[in-house]
Amino acid sequence: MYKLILLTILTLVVACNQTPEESFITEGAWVREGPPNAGALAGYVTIINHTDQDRTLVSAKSEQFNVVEIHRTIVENGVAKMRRQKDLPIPAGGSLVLEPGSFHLMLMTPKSAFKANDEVTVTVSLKLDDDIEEVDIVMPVKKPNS
Ligand SMILES: [Cu+2]
Repeated sequence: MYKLILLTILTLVVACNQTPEESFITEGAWVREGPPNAGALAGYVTIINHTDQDRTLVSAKSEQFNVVEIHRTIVENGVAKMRRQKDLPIPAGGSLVLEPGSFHLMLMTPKSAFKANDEVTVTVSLKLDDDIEEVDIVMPVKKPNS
């Protein structure tokens, strides 16, 4: 009987030590390295929504850049162009993929030069009704295809 009680207590302790699951998880974040004098860099990440409510990516900011915009690359008549996006949906239980040739974070007017292996921290704002949740994303600077 004593052993059973001890086992029960141990099980409870282990269960309580587990960290609660994060509402939002980011995967594969990176910033494409640009030339040393680049006026803007593109950032990519997958944002996974573990909540049971649809969210919307409404804005992004970084202390390392003057402005961060949400962009989409589109091809018109064989020419790639970028269009600013007001917001992007992140469905409940789903994800939003920002990747080359599609949606991306446009990191504009860097306050210092960035090269491969540097790190950029971007804070994204995720909206639900009147509630805004901010999520920090650490994005390593990488050469394309590395
Ligand atoms: Cu862009």
